[in-house]
Amino acid sequence: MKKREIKLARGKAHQRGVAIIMVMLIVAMATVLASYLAQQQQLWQRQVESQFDRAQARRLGIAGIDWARAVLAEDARANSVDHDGEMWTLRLPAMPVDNGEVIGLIEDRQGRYNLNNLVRNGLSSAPDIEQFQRLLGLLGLNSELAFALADWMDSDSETARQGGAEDSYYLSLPEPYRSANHPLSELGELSRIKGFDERVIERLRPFVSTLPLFLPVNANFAPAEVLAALIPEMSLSDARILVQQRRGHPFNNIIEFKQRLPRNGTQVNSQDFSVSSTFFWVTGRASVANSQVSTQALLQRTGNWPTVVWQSVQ
Ligand SMILES: [Ca+2]
Ligand SMILES: [Ca+2]
Repeated sequence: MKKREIKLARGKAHQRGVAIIMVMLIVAMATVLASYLAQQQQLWQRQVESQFDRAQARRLGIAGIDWARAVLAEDARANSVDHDGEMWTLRLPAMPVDNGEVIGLIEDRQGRYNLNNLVRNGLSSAPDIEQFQRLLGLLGLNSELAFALADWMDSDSETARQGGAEDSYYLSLPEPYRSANHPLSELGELSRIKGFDERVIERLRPFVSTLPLFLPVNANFAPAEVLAALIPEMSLSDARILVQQRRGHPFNNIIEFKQRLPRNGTQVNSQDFSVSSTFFWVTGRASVANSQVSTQALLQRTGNWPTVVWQSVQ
């Protein structure tokens, strides 16, 4: 074979070799791509399913809040007294739903001391501050915290009393901010106020609320500490006796409440108390497959259907 022919044959063999390698590479790439696409599709499908489950859990959570509204509306139709022996206070077992479950609890919010009472129409309210100071004392907390809270909520920027704090204090902090000069919308805001550290907030938590209206405390739900704070003549031990006696025998009206106080003649301001509630707290959890949603809502019961003042579904 001539030299030129040999060179040509070698060239063709080399080209075939390159073509085979190219084909193999393409096949390999196509296989990898197909596997990648299959994985992506599975991932996308799982994401879609998970989003669908989450959306369904959210819907269930909101339905749970609506269920609580219906229960409270029904209770209002049945009676005008609210106490801890009523059906709506029962903690229900988890209710099974398609591929999941929903669970919820309704709690009274009017047996607590409303922190927003400290400021009325933008002005600090001395009688309310005194009541809150009594509560602070009964809980073993510094009574000056009442001035810090009143300053935080009153509309002016003057630090009136010892323990109070306004812009001048908050703006001097390493991460400065201004005083709200506005009522509290939720308990978490307390952490921004001078003196309200985690220990103080946790101590207060079971006894206080942040309601948007000035309403009397429901004597059927008030803890002994709140009763004793609102009735200066009543000791904490007497308040505890009253709470003990209240179990299974709720007060049907304020006259009855006054008559059943442990000491005859104890002065009570009737305007401070009621035997019914307007505000309720709902907590719930809904789960569908692996998706879970927690719900919280503050309900205001006026008229035929309770309204949602605040809600969180997450
Ligand atoms: Ca009731
Ligand atoms: Ca202020």
